[in-house]
Amino acid sequence: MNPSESKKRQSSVDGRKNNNEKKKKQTKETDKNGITKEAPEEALSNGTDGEPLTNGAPSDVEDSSAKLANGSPPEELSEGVYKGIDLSFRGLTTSSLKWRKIKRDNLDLDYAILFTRSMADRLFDMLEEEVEYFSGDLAKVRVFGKWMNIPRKQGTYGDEGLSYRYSGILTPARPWPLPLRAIRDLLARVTGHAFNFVLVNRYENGNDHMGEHKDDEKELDRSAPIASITLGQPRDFYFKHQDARGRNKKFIDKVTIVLEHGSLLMMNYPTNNYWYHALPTRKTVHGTRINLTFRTLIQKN
Ligand SMILES: O=C(O)CCC(=O)C(=O)O
Repeated sequence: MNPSESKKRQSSVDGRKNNNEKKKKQTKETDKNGITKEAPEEALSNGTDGEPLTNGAPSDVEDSSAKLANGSPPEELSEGVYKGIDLSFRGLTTSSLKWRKIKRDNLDLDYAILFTRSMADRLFDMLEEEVEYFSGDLAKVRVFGKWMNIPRKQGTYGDEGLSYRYSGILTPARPWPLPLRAIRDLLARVTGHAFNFVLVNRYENGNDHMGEHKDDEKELDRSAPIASITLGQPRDFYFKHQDARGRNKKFIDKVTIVLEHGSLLMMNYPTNNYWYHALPTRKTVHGTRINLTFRTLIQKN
């Protein structure tokens, strides 16, 4: 998300244009803005198109109903009824979730199914009604002087005065609509972290994607976790260590996970400082997915 990062990207095309280049796809990947670049062969070797990826090495994944390390302070339930649906999520607490811990060198993730299928379905529908996505220049990214479409839709919401910098574009956060506010408050209860901003990404189908990147906006509190919620189409998601990239790359296994409908993935410190993450294209996936990444931005006064 660093503007300078986008300059390093080789100018190429939206991944949609590569649909029928199956062979090439295995040695190339697109960055988060849809810019194709050479990738090491192993980059996609843990999964094949349309098939679920495995969840890393078994020894790195522990099933656990244990609490998150940071606990969950009891907080007031969020008040809110949206079109007759109670969004206080009563009864949902850290210990009511079945957490799975995924740990590697400087990678620390917690994964759980947060919402029942029916609640996740409802939240998906609410967000389809409520979320406004960027259009025009805000839905494009500039690479080597050329404007290109971002291969997904994006919108931002958050506390007053916050803004999000994306490849040189500064977009102010819109005020929280009720469903996003209710999810934010639920996250404070189950994770113990108060988030003040959310980036919404909408992937129409498996052609929409996000390339390898770290979340490195300078406004981001890098010591805070990022909470990622998936609604709709499950998608493969992977992490790649920074030393497994570039000319002198080392062999370090990717960590891959299928993000399911209603799931919560906590990307804990220091994961984002060492590991890139990406949501690759999946040509045989046709469903729509909405992803919410709740973040803590540093407030400027
Ligand atoms: O859609 C996803 O799960 C990826 C989101 C992501 O990587 C980001 O917002 O930085």
